[in-house]
Amino acid sequence: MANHPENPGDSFESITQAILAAQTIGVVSHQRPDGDALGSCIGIGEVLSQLGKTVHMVNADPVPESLQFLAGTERIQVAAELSEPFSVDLLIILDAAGADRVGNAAWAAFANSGLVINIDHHVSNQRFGDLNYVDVISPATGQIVFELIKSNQWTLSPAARDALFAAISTDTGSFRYPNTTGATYRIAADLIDLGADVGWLSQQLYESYPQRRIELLRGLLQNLDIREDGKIAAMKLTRSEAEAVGMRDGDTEGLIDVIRSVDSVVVAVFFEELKDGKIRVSSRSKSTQIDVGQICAVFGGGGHKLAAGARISGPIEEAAERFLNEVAKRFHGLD
Ligand SMILES: [Mn+2]
Repeated sequence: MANHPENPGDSFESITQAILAAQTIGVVSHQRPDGDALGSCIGIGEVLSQLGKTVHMVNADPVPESLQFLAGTERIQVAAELSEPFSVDLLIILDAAGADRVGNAAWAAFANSGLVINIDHHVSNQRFGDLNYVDVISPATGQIVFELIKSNQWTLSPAARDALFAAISTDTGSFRYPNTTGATYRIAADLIDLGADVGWLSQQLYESYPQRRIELLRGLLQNLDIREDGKIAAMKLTRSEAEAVGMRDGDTEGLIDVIRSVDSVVVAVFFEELKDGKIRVSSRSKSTQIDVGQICAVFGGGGHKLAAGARISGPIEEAAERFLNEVAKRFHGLD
């Protein structure tokens, strides 16, 4: 397909051989898993089980409430809750730009990693696997997983089908972001032909939020920070605000889209104070001229041109000033 980079790395054939040669396989993705991370895990995990493999799906963090509707998420074990580590022939790591993104707890869930396969779509991917397949043009890791499954004509269970649809839908903003390719729509069509219920899945993904999420948003909008003639918009979430509404993991997912959707806004940034005092930064750009992946890299983070993140030291007000000044600089460079 013309939609792929010159060299995504090792071939699907060599990855398939490694999979077929293994009996016990670990499947993991990045900590604080999102739709693409979990959907990719379930997609490949289900198929591997059907192939007769013993599959251990593990994550450093629990499945967020918002994604528990997906069949198969109950198979994903929280690393810290395991009584003893698994011994595996093969470890498949999905949607993680670096080995550290998986988190120490998830690494500790495996007594040995066996061979490591790294499948991802982040430009900043560090090729940390024994086998690497990094397709930076793919809008979602779920899309690569689908292509790997299709290339082998492996059968998709309803759970795998829905999980891959969710993976691709969430990483493309429901097939709207510029990273969405023709292949993405063809894959969506295939999944629908296989029985995926788009209306139901989309409702579960985008219209089934708990009320506390909108309470959270109400508070965030009180202190909306708009700069550079409306080109930059930022929201800051402190621990005390999060605790006041009883926030749970996943509640903030997509809140950044609210400020990103303002016409003048080019860069939207969300700052969240974490339990350890670190500040999690999520950033989105609507212009390829402002590369938020590069901006996040200045702070030790990374990601894509139009969507990237970082973790920086607090306090939150200072962190926000440092980051937003860096963003503002990029606009001045364009004048
Ligand atoms: Mn992804």
